[in-house]
Amino acid sequence: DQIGDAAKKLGDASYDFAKEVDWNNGVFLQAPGSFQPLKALKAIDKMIEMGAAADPELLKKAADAHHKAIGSISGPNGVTSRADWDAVNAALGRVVASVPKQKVMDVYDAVKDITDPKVPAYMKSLVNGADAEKAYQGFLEFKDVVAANQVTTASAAATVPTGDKIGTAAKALSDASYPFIKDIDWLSDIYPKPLPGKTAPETLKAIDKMIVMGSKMDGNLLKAAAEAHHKAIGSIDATGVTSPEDYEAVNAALGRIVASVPKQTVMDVYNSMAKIVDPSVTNNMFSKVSPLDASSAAKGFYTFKDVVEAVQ
Ligand code: CLA
Ligand code: PID
Ligand code: PID
Ligand code: PID
Ligand code: PID
Ligand code: PID
Ligand code: PID
Repeated sequence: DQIGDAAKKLGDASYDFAKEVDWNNGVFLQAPGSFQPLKALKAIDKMIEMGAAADPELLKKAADAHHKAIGSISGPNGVTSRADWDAVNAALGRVVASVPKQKVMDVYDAVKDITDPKVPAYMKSLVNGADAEKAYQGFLEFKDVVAANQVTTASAAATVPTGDKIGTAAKALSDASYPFIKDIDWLSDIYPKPLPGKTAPETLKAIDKMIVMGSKMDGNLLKAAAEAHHKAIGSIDATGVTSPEDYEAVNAALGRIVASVPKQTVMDVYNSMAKIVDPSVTNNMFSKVSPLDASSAAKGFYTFKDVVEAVQ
């Protein structure tokens, strides 16, 4: 297709730049400017809306392309092979083309809003400037091909199951865990801190397992889960906490996407996360909330998971 051909040209123009970026640099975990959690949540909300509008099959393929690319990483900078670099660009270009232009621009504008204007120049200073310019020229040509292949109307909303066992169980889970949710400091700057003692390549392994799980999920249910998050963001209070109803809808939606993949795929995520999250991190989270509320939430979760497993 045209986007695939254009991705090869983009690769010619950008692979030198890709090799020069230190993908293992811890700086990428930091907010791209001052820390403004509510504004950042708005930017993420725009990405969620874009993800929910995207063609689920193309999202799956993009997840697969990323998984494959992680498998061909080499060298200290963590760069993938040239072929996989091109394949990721092509897959993302197709995802972009599957949503109306305005949804993409909304992400760009919201991200710009939380990005310090000095950040791009700083990023450029870490690589060969001429190679960055060459990559950007390549991107400008690529985006015209994407625009020429772009849909103009948004896809239909997802179909949300009703009256299913997971929906019923989500009500009980949400009642048991909403007090815990209210105890959590959602606006804290602790969540983007580096995991103690873990390197980027180690962390990437766990993310790879999530990508694999995401790729196996039912596309309609994943879309529904993204829509439920978007709705929940719309009802947050000043502390970032969503309404009980929207929280319940998120739990139901996530239970359903978990049930749409094999148990082992879920356990692979859990086990890989357990390898990189030191118990001190979990204990620190626990120390900031009411222990009774946390244990009620945990009990609710362990009951919920049996319902999920039964329909998995
Ligand atoms: Mg989420 C999970 C935040 C968007 C899909 N997500 C999580 C949690 C964290 C979070 C609260 C990971 C850390 C953790 O396990 O804490 N997500 C979060 C934010 C946003 C977002 C702030 C921003 C909008 N997510 C989002 C989108 C999607 C997902 C758009 C795609 C549709 N997210 C997703 C999945 C999962 C998460 C599939 C998880 O599996 C993970 C999670 O919650 O695992 C348990 C602990 C969890 C909480 C504090 C909230 C849930 C409370 C439960 C239901 C009960 C509590 C149990 C117990 C006390 C603690 C966990 C024990 C542990 C051993 C499992
Ligand atoms: C400017 C001035 C003009 C010239 C110009 C110009 C530049 C415009 C530009 C630009 C626009 C632009 C857009 C970019 C957009 C990037 C979008 C990224 C989206 C990320 C998402 C992430 C996610 C997920 C995911 C799916 C999940 C949801 C999420 C589900 C269902 C200024 C040059 C034209 C770069 C969507 C993918 C996992 C949130 O206009 O004169 O330069 O760049 O998890 O959804 O699972
Ligand atoms: C524009 C203007 C509108 C019209 C429009 C428009 C276009 C927007 C577009 C577009 C956005 C867009 C984005 C693309 C992004 C591609 C990103 C590629 C990333 C590849 C990576 C590969 C890799 C790895 C990996 C992880 C490793 C690092 C690597 C570590 C720690 C402008 C059309 C709407 C194409 C990251 C995965 C293995 C490098 O908005 O008018 O057209 O395209 O090895 O991580 O090692
Ligand atoms: C300039 C002037 C214009 C021309 C121009 C120009 C240059 C702009 C530039 C540039 C922008 C730019 C951006 C770059 C962005 C790279 C982003 C990389 C992200 C990597 C990540 C990696 C990671 C992980 C991971 C998970 C870990 C955390 C991490 C935990 C919990 C100035 C040329 C356009 C290079 C996210 C995945 C392992 C961080 O605009 O005239 O030149 O470069 O380790 O999670 O640990
Ligand atoms: C233990 C001991 C027993 C008792 C027990 C026990 C506990 C087990 C547990 C537990 C397992 C467990 C699993 C959990 C799994 C969480 C999984 C999260 C996945 C997140 C993903 C994120 C993503 C995306 C997304 C889609 C994108 C890709 C991504 C596309 C196509 C130990 C109690 C049984 C909590 C997948 C969603 C946006 C990466 O066994 O004695 O306690 O918890 O962007 O994909 O866009
Ligand atoms: C288990 C054992 C295996 C069998 C199995 C199994 C089950 C795994 C499961 C499962 C995992 C799982 C995960 C669930 C997670 C739910 C998370 C809910 C999060 C809700 C949020 C709501 C909100 C917001 C929002 C953003 C705001 C904050 C809030 C800010 C900054 C165990 C079946 C495989 C259900 C985060 C979105 C508005 C609070 O593996 O043997 O069954 O379920 O307002 O952000 O303000
Ligand atoms: C313990 C002992 C067992 C019993 C038990 C127990 C407790 C475990 C616990 C607990 C785990 C736990 C986890 C918590 C996790 C909270 C996660 C919140 C994530 C929030 C995010 C918010 C954000 C953003 C956002 C984007 C911004 C960055 C942020 C930028 C660029 C010990 C009870 C099971 C509470 C990610 C989205 C706005 C950070 O196990 O016997 O008690 O709690 O602002 O992006 O700025």
